[in-house]
Amino acid sequence: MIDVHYWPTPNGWKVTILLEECELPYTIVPVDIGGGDQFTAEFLRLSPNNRMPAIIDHDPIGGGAPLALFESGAIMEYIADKTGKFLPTEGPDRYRVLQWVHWQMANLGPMMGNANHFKNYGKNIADDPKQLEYGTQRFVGEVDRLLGVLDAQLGVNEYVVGSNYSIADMIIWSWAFLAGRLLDDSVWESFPNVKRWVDQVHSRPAVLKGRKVGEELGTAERTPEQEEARRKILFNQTNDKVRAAREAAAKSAG
Ligand SMILES: N[C@@H](CCC(=O)N[C@@H](CS)C(=O)NCC(=O)O)C(=O)O
Repeated sequence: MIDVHYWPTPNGWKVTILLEECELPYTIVPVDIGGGDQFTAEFLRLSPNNRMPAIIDHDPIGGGAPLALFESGAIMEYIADKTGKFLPTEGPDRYRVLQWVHWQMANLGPMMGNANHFKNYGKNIADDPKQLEYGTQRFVGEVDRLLGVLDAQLGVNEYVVGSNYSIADMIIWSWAFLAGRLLDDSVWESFPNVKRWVDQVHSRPAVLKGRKVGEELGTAERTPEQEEARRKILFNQTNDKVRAAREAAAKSAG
């Protein structure tokens, strides 16, 4: 059994989509990132970067003690290797798939996250809208550039790597399908190949199912004060919270 430490966000959906595709049993352990669960000493032992998703595989590849992993790209590669699905075990296509997995991890995910921050969340934080202008322009521009890269790839391939659906599709889709919501629905006119592929991947039952996991956690009703408190936890992080959690854990351990 695999425990998935999870909250319903794009980085979380990647893992539930893959587990659904592989028909592997798993247990969801909610990590309420707006409530600060990512700063508990217990979670930091699993995921020292205070980010979810993280997994614990109680029946790991090769046997032995349970294996804990963080970073969604590493988790996807591990589950694919464990099941022998959605990532070739050898040959050039293995590396082509991993190349696009890394592309997502280093490019599309961070740039869409930052574009969302400046364009949508920032207005609740910055007093002066001018403070947001350059950040919005920079990251929305990067998202536009990256969607162009993906559109060119999908103009000559059915899936991200050739004609086989792989973890590269799952990991990229989990962010790319939100491009209309983040920018504007007109974005799809500029990137028709991405749109064709977004719809194709979205029609897979496992994708629909994985994307819905824990939906109720993210849509709970909250007062404006509660929302404000959650924003304070998520934004403007420094090392202080992690250091405080580590010090408290060391103190209680004696
Ligand atoms: N590179 C990481 C990014 C994970 C990440 O940013 N997770 C966010 C939610 S989508 C999170 O846990 N945020 C908690 C926080 O900001 O404190 C991965 O792909 O696993």
